[in-house]
Amino acid sequence: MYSDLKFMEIRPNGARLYSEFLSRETQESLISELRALLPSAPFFTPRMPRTGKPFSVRMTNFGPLGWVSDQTGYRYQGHHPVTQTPWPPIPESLLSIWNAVLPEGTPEPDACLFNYYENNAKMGLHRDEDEKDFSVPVVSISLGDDALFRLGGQSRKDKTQSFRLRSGDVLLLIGKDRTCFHGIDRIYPGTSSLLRDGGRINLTLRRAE
Ligand code: MD3
Ligand code: FE
Repeated sequence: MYSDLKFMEIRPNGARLYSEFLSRETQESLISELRALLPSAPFFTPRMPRTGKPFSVRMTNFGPLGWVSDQTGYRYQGHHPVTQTPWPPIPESLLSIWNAVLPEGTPEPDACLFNYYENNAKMGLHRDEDEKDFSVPVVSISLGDDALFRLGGQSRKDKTQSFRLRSGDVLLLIGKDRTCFHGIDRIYPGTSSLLRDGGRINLTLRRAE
């Protein structure tokens, strides 16, 4: 299915960027699958722990576990915070991307976070640390408008590098980069025609438990 496995090692033995890994046709079929799932898992607005300040990114999830954030904190849970129903299963098309970039024997993801960025949305520098086993990599899939992605080090003070993520790119966070600080500084509106209403989608496959 995916035979073109060229990638750029953006850090030695760490993060790998598979540029335009997904063809336009594959991106379009992914978008129609995602649209069909949205009614059973609508976007919600996550809020910062303690302050309750809303994120600019809207979110939903697929899989047995979904990442949520509200005034009480960050966590994985089995149901949608608004509808209270279980998240839909992770689509096979997304699992096949995980399996294409990771060796046989890697645990399967049990969580897929679906982020939607409107033109002015961003995501501050943070680490993904709500998962039990950091030795399992993270796979991130970008669709729609370009984004400016920032990758730092293990400490918030470490110097950072910036990369542009484009529609169809697959980013693999593996090795020590799995626990690096990272964020999205901005979206570049109008850089992709994939989404009729613009904006950017990021799908993050993870093993939470
Ligand atoms: C580096 N999402 O949902 S994807 C997130 O584009 C998140 O929506 C961003 O960070 C987005 O937590 C960035 C790239 C990414 C994903 C996971 C990582 C980079 C990462 C985990 C560790 C280090
Ligand atoms: Fe993250």
